[in-house]
Amino acid sequence: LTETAAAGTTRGPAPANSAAEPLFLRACRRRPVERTPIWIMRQAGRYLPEYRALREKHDFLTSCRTPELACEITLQPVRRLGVDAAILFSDILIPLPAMGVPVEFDPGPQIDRPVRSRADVEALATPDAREATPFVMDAVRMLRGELPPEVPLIGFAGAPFTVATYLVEGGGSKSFAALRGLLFGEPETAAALLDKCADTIASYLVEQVRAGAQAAMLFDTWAGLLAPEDYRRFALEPARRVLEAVRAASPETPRIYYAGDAAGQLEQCAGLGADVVGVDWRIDIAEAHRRLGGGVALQGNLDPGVLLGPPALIRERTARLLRAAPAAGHVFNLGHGILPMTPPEHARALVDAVRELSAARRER
Ligand code: 1CP
Repeated sequence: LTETAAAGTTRGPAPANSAAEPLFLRACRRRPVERTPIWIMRQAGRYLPEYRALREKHDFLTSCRTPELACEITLQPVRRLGVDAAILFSDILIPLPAMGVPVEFDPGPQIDRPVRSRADVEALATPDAREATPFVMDAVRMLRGELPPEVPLIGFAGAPFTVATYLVEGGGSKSFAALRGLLFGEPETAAALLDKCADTIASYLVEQVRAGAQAAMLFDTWAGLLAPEDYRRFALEPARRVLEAVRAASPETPRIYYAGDAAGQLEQCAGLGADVVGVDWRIDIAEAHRRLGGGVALQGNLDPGVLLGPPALIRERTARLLRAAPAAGHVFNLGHGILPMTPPEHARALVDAVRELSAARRER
């Protein structure tokens, strides 16, 4: 890892002004930037040969629970792509075993005994993250020592609603029937479950910030599952509690909320207390900007599928997105995680296109 620290990013020294406040953090705070910052959701993962090589020797959970490995995997895309932010290598389900729910990955998550009844919910613990997941805080501290100063570290957690979907379904799902059965059949049990998720996740995210994470992101991948009034009650309010705990612990740390498939809930997202709202590609970014208003920055929202096309298409779609997005208060990203079959050179072509085209736009 010492070699890593010396190598830093592949991009050479940062200009003097970005040493003061990294580009990514300025964009989160809607301050002026000389170009649009970019990072990529799931930027550390199976599309990278260096990730697959490490995973041949260590399984996924071991990689998450060993600070040296989590640190090394986090740095892989920073070195290869020159992205403007790093995201801790971990998973949204890492806090679950300490709640009393073991999880396996193959490669998606699997929970043998899902949470289905009032008694199941009552049996859940709400652990303090310093005791439950010390390896995560160690990885954050280690990364802050390894990352170049112009590349901030994003800490993250799953939003309470999205984590609850896995707890109740026992894994991924297409219909979410078990979860919906609980929400509408036993709303009080569902509320108690979401409260416990919010308490556990608040501690988990706050402790990452205390350990040195420079931004705090909540992934609400399944936000789009619910009608607006149910979204408010079961997803928005529990997420608000987590973000409020982060704000109370560290008011200056940007809070990012990613809402998957949430075109129906954008106005509600605007009032959540996040500094940045991440949106997927199903909505035009100019429309998302209009509906969210000027009070939040935007993150997104290129279709990850575009990276399977040729570099000329990647560049064209990037130019179009940059024209539609606000010049200040935009963090370029995909609308969801990078696909495992993506050629790494295409990810690099995207990063290069965002850097060149967004800088040129500001020079005009
Ligand atoms: O074998 C492997 O490599 C396991 C695949 C894998 C990876 C690389 C999983 C299992 N999780 C991860 C890492 C991960 N997960 C990161 C790493 C940091 C990064 O580089 O971005 C992050 C941020 C997550 C977050 C995550 N996990 C979310 C929210 C974001 C999203 O993509 O929607 C969700 C829903 C999960 C659950 C999960 N974990 C893994 C899989 C395959 C899934 C999805 C399961 C499903 O389809 O429901």
